[in-house]
Amino acid sequence: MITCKSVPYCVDFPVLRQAVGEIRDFTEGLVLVHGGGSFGHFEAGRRSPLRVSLTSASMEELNALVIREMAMIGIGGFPLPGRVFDLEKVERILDQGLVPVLFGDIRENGEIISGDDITISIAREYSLTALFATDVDGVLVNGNVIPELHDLNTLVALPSVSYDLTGGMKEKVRKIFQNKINAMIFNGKKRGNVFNALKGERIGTFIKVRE
Ligand code: IP8
Repeated sequence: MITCKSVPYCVDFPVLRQAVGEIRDFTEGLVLVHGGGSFGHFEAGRRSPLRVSLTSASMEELNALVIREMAMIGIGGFPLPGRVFDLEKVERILDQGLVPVLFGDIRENGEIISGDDITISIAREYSLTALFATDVDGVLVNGNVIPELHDLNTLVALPSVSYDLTGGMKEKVRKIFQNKINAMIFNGKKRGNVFNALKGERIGTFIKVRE
């Protein structure tokens, strides 16, 4: 959502600034995770001997841009690359009064680490509702947003986006059910949505797996 999907290395700065502005009132205990967008997915999808190097560099670059935008409005973020993520590190950053900013990543062996997996594991560990700010209005079936989803059967063929290597919406929903967490998937580009989601409002699709 914070990158222009079809343009490599392009940040959607208006959307990034809007989202960062909307988290300002909720930074205590907040953990942010961003995906690869047209940075990591672009590099990881190229057949190049430098794939691993450039993918990791592109993700560090995107992460630095996010942290800098946060700093511009006084929010202290701290990077936590997916390849070194563990819960203890997340807690150490939080204990310093900083917002951990994790990101999808690549390992030395070329394996991709998805931001969704990181988000889901944090939500599972602390029994939280995972909030997914995306560039679509929620889980769409025949063009309509499903407000609440309780089982996987409602899910029909959902399109995946061009160089999104980690599976798009369908995969996200499958993993949410598999890990038995509650989650909300909404359009993070629409003004007010990030704020309202953090406030606890229901927008987009709420996936209710647990009571
Ligand atoms: O966008 C993948 O993270 P995702 C990160 O959360 C890379 O799937 C390096 C492509």
